[in-house]
Amino acid sequence: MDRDTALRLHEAMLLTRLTEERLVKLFRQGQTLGSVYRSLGQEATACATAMALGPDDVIAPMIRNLGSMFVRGVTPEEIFLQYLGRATSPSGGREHNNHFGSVARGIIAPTSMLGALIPVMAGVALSFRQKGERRVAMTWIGDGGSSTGAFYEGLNFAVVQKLPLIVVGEANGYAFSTPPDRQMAGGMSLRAQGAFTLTVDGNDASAVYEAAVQARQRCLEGDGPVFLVCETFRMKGHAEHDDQRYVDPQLLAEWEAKDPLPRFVAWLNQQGWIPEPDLTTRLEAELLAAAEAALEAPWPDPSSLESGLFSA
Ligand SMILES: Cc1ncc(C[n+]2csc(CCOP(=O)(O)OP(=O)(O)O)c2C)c(N)n1
Ligand SMILES: [Mg+2]
Repeated sequence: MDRDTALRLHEAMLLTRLTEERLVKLFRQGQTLGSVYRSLGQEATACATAMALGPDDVIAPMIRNLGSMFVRGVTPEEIFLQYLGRATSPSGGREHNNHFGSVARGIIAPTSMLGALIPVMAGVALSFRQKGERRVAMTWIGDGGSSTGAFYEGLNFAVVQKLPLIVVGEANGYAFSTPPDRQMAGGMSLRAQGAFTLTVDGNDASAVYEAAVQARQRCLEGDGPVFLVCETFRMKGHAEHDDQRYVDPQLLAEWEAKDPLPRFVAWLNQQGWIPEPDLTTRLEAELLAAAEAALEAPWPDPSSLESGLFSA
């Protein structure tokens, strides 16, 4: 990883964390229309994978992959507008959180149906191959989501067709309140049935980046899909309404010590690449301004309720 990529990756991870902290404040003030889904502790898994892609590659993020959207140029204000349900949000107030796409930025909209994006992204990857384009498709899946039929169907199709698809597995310790050993036999890395599987420390941003670069290269060489399992931990409950009382505090303390942000800063320092000194202050000021602008934004006009429907 070169210096510029490393510093941009650090900024994306920090921006993700600070944006989510601002969202929690809005949630506690009763401003968000629903709960807030955090990726605390998983910022490297979301950001470093997306950072390894080329500008023409396409991503389909899931709920804990806000960071990947920032890497692709989504702004915090768009995210605040979404969470506040305003008319000027990317989905026009019709969807919540990060559930929107942006064709211009190579983002397929997330859906709530776990696993459903894998066949969709296998299809995107198929279209690249049919058109002879050197592009890859990337999506993410949690340990819980990897138990869906869609995960197997989509990945199997990509294996059989040797499609340029990277599926990032987020082995983060829980699916809602269920630990993996209560819902799957063996670990996540055993689930990819024929796909080349890489397992990496998901809290080590430079390791995740290098693994994702390798995965992309395999895809571009026509070697078929890669399942990139990132071992990480969900440091908050499923969402802000979940106090995660079912998680052993000792486990949280162990993972806190592996926090990907300070680890990456230490790695940057080792390289002699020092992040901008007042980066946190600058980002916090920008986020406050973006949140205030979003709070001023208009609500959707009720008369537009039926627009955008296939039939009414
Ligand atoms: C097909 C399907 N089944 C169930 C749900 C309900 N659901 C939403 S999130 C979630 C847990 C997901 O856990 P995991 O895939 O490990 O992701 P994490 O929340 O840990 O990031 C469940 C069961 C859903 N959205 N889609
Ligand atoms: Mg999980």
